[in-house]
Amino acid sequence: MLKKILIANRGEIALRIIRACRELGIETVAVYSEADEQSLHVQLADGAICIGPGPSGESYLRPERIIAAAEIADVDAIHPGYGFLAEDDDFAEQCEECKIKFIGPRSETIALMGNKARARETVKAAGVPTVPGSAGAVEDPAEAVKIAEQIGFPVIIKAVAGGGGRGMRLAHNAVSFQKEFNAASNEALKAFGDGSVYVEKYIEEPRHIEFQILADEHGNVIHLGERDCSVQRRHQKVIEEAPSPFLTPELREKMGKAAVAAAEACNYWNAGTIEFLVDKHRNFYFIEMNTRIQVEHPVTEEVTGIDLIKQQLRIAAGEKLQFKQDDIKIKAHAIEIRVCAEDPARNFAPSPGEITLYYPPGGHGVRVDSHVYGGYHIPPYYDSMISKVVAYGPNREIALDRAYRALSEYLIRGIKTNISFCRAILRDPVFVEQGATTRFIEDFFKRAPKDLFEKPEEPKES
Ligand code: MV4
Repeated sequence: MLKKILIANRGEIALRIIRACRELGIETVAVYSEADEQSLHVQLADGAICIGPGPSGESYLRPERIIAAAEIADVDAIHPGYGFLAEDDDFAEQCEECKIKFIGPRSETIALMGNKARARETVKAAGVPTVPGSAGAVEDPAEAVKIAEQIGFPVIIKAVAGGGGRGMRLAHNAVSFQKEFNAASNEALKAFGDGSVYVEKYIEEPRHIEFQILADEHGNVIHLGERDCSVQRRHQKVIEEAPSPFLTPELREKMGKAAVAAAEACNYWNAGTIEFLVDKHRNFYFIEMNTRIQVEHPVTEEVTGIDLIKQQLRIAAGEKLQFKQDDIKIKAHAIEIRVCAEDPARNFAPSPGEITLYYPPGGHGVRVDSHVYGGYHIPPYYDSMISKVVAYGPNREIALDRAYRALSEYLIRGIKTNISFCRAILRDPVFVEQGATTRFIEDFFKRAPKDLFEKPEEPKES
């Protein structure tokens, strides 16, 4: 087993990794920015090294500083968490060159799956259904129009170096296509330094359903079922659950096999996620693979009973998977709410500052993964997520009721949060009865009580 690892992250995921290490007897070293001196991950790790000023471009996003800290601390491995450098193939390669184990797949695998057009072609060759579209990137606008016409409008133009919804453009006909194609390419060049784009048939009102996989360095691959992540706002997930209320047992089995085939096609190891879109006829299509542990991994942990971070550590230590596919049973229903320091009345603008009072929920069937506490100052530099409330139980109804109850007892003062907004979603009849498509939040805004996300009227002078 690994003896000592460095955690190249902050916030709740840094704590989550420290906890898994404690249980496995692995020593931990935290890195932190000057804005995170008072953070729990710094206090709870066995050691901590400051790597620079608050802005992440001067600290958590600096490979050379993190590798220097790893060498000083003399660790066996680096856990990147999610975000920051977790899917940076250059960083993974530098770790490999320095003989520090990167807790993730090989750098070449990260690079392959980071190229969204190559990823599509790779899994397609292995028989995994992909969205009808261009074979790889398309350079020439004239050729791209021809491809779009063959596929049939509407089509979506995506950045090869993108992912997660950044740099996507929709086109409804050949005339608008030219404009959108150029816009997508220019945006991609600005955002990623690579203007290549590819084209896909636009799937209307899909569900976003992703499969968790685990793969070891000996070629064993299993899946741990799906998470339904259709409740998103501006490509940010808000609520995730497992199992998906939309999948049948037959479809789950087919998609699970496709997910395993996708991972095998790139000689994958580590925990990973295969993202699919599912249309209203229950056709499914691979869209992307994520080569990291994800924010919403606890949902899978609560329905399978498997600690995914420990699995990552065991895999990185070279162990074989302890489970076969038949050992994996979905034993519960779980739902996660991402609690964010943001103000729904100001278009969900970040709301950093001091938490003056903090009382998190608990009780039967409730797990809270968070790094905040009463008196904690939320720095302005990072993601606004401050906590994940995971509620679980024997079925969806009980899990949803527990989630609602948990949010009702969550007390956070001093900053604004999205808690009331999420409570309203949990009681929305469409969400409760049918589950969500990716259009859910847009439609929900139209029917939800306005006081959830609009500024209250100034009281009138009388
Ligand atoms: C699509 C799509 C429709 N058709 N691709 C957005 C995030 C990125 N991972 C892929 N995304 C989409 N790709 C085709 N061919 C619709 C979306 C999409 C979406 C997907 C998942 C969750 C929320 C979404 C919101 C808008 C668009």
